[in-house]
Amino acid sequence: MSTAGKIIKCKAAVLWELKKPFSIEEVEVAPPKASEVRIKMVATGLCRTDDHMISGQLALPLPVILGHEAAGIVESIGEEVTTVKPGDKVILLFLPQCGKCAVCNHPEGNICLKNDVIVPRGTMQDGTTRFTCRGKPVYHFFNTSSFSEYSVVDETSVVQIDPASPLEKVCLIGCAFSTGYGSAVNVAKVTKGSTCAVFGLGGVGLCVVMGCKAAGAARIIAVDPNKYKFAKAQEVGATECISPQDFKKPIHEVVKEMSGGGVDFSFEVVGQHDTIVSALSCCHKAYGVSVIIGAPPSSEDLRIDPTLLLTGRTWKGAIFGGYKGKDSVPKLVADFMAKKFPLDSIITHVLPFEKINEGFDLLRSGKSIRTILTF
Ligand code: COD
Ligand code: ZN
Ligand code: ZN
Repeated sequence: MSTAGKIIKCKAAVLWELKKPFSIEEVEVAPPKASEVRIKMVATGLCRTDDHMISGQLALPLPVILGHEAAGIVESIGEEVTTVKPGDKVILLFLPQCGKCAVCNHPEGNICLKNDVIVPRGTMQDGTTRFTCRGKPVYHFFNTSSFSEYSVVDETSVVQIDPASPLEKVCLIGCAFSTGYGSAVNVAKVTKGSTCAVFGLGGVGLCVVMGCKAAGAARIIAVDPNKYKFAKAQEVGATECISPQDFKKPIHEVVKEMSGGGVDFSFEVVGQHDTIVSALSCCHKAYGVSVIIGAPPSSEDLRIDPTLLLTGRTWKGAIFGGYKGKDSVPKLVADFMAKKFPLDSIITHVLPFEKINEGFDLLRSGKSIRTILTF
């Protein structure tokens, strides 16, 4: 029997309070309104950004259904939806592409002005939510909320992909892969034969390494205090792996010495002030490019010595690897299907959705790269 137009009761992982485990609850998911799409989730990855929300490092309204790296199947569509239809395989886009705003119409930049990432409201575009639990409205997250068997998103936050694609893998193109790989190939524009340094070897950092390799970097220096990450980093293309704990001198000095004066491109994929400054300082003073990918706690400012930039360095940042989602994600899925890059290397665990708290424990203990939850 069709569920279109009806409320769906299903399971979701609700975060009622910061720093507490998720509670698996029965929620009601309202049908999609105009320009909205209801999706049956198939697979979602667990990203550190979700964990930053749990810890309160980035502010958002509660109670909330988190999750932003996901793939699923369209269950039903609201009026005026033209780009997807029921039955389509889709990837959710935590950065929307409305196609109409000043950013969408500019060739560079991807922070569509309809985004709910920079200052999250936790609602649909009309200011209301489609989730209810125990009679209370539950907020959305990044317009994706993939930690639920069903979710409603704006049409601008979902894109159709190849029907043959394995959703339990390509869900990573919804965040880790595109964020990391795009930061190397689109944002830094890594060049052939160059030397790169990547700080932080989580799911996102390893995809930066893949992007540097694909762009033809000759050396990729990978930095992480957790040596468990080194084997994976080498598997995806790192040429040298170092831990800051093995050196007495600051890590940027070590990287500068290793690269004969500074690397061509450096990437911060940790989300801390000290690593942001280390990454900037270790790129060459005259022509180095440093890209910030991690987001440090929202309430703190960062002070740097302006001379670092005065000598010629370029300092950049990007979300979602600079990709415009609706345009780029189907192409990245096609590239994956053509075996142009691997996703298996970063998937260390696959768990049923109900084991979401176990998945986050693995991430916090440093024992996983990406855990995929299947529904
Ligand atoms: N030096 C080097 N590496 C370090 C250090 C250090 N001092 N301290 C910790 N690390 C390593 C950890 O051991 C770990 O391996 C890695 O850094 C971080 O990996 P994960 O698995 O915790 O995180 P990811 O890869 O899932 O996400 C990293 C981000 C930096 C993207 C994330 O934390 C973040 O800041 N996100 C917000 C910015 C953003 O773009 N959000 C949108 C969607 S992600
Ligand atoms: Zn993410
Ligand atoms: Zn837009």
